[in-house]
Amino acid sequence: MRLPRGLGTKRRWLGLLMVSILASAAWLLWSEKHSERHLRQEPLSCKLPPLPGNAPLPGMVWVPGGSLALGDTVYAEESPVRQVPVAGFWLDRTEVTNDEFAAFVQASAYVTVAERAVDAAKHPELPPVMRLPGAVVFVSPTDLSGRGSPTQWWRYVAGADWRHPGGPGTSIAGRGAFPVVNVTIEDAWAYARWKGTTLPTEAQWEWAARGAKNQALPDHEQPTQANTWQGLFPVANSVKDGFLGLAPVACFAPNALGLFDMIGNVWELTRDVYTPSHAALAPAPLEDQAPSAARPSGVVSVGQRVIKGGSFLCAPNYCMRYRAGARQAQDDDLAVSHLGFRTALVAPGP
Ligand SMILES: [Ca+2]
Repeated sequence: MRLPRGLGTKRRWLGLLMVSILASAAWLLWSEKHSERHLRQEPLSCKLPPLPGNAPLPGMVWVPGGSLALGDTVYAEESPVRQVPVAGFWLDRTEVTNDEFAAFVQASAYVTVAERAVDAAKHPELPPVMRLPGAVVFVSPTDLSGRGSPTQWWRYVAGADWRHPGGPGTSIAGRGAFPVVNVTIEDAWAYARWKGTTLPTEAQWEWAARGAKNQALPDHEQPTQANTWQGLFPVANSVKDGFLGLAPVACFAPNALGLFDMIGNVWELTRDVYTPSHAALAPAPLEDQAPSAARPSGVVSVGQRVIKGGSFLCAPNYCMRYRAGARQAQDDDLAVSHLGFRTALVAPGP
């Protein structure tokens, strides 16, 4: 039977809509089961090769000095590229792990920023629920209708902290070799002070990530030896690199200096204050005071630091920051589930 023209079109659209909804539902179901299955198969630790015993502190490698072409040309905040000198220094060869951070907390009874209530003077605009202790956690979106709003995959979760990376009900049991997350610059400084080290500057970090080589033409391709996101972020992750979310440290090949996971896995804090212009770096504070200032209203603004290296969430379609020259701003008092750190030490070389 031939339908009236308008009705036929309408039915076709309804049919297409139904097929689309069913396909989305089937994909989400498959994706969820695939994710659960994959997470069960992922390793909980990776083997670290032995290190020469000449480091002043265990687990650090020597980064020789040189001249760094700082920056890159993919995003505006990376330009201009310019030469800066970097003196030799020591750097942790892995991101600080849950086990290492736990030893610090046990020895010092330290309480991280995410475990404290949010300072209302700094955030008068926040609703009470967001002033509870907590962190911002990545949650895979199940709603495919929206486009591009980070609020679809970032949620403030009360009770999320370094011991509970996804919030209440999650834990780091069995995940001692994973990088610690949901930490802030204050927490990183406290750990470094306890260990007798410091935090790297942006230039030190970038120089180390480049393997202490002055690369004139940095590689912009998505790296294969790093935990990033393969597929269409944030809805489809093919997990080609073997890890759906965070990976234990040192599961990928190290760079030429023996440093693991400089790119991907977690973003890493530096002590440099973030400035939108890359033309001149702000001085890196030698101590851990937050670079905050009182605004005319009396509200204290929150400082920001430079973070480097990208994370397991970096994908070509959304955030090509899996590069040494990439950078991003991070609020000083905001703990996030894709952010960790490693420490540095200025001491004589081997
Ligand atoms: Ca991955």
